[in-house]
Amino acid sequence: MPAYKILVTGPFNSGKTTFIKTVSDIAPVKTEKIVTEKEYIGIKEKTTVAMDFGMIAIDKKDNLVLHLYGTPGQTRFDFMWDILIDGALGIVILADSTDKKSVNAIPVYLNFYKSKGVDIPIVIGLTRADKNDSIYDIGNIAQSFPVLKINAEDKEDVKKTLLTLLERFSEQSYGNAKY
Ligand SMILES: Nc1nc2c(ncn2[C@@H]2O[C@H](COP(=O)(O)OP(=O)(O)O)[C@@H](O)[C@H]2O)c(=O)[nH]1
Ligand SMILES: [Mg+2]
Repeated sequence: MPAYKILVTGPFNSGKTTFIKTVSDIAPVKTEKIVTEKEYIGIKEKTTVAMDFGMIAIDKKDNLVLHLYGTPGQTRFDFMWDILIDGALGIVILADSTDKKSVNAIPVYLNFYKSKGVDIPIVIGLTRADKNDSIYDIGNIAQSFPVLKINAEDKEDVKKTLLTLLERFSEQSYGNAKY
């Protein structure tokens, strides 16, 4: 059965664990621990330390399955970004649309994978679009990538994001990422 590996990345608290949990057909595998870094204490209680993992069958007829890997947000776990990108077919970068710092961090992720020579489709998901203080105009931060405003707790929104990424696979001839 073909399985495509998708990486879900982005800053701390951007909705990565939620995104995977919302859409996964299986109970997601989570590796969350109590937040210990001063910078992040008080924002939320638990944070992903190794990865999140979830699965979704996109097309039952063709048995197309996506394996979703979520990265840890805290920068001291950066080494996991490198490990998790291996064999990935596409990347979803999430940022919290109610938090300018989160949105401004998008280029950090774009540049990280670019610097590694990773050339696979990317879509940007701006989470918390359901909130009143959501910022919609992110200027030219993510030019040339599809940007979707989503509620990471809404299954249809998460699916739409993944389908947008899948459409990019067929539009462009990306080589060797299937595993
Ligand atoms: N209303 C709303 N809450 C969200 C959204 N995305 C994430 N959250 C909430 O924000 C909190 C942090 O999200 P989490 O998935 O742990 O972020 P992570 O650090 O990127 O894994 C959780 O309590 C989520 O329920 C969203 O799009 N809308
Ligand atoms: Mg998380």
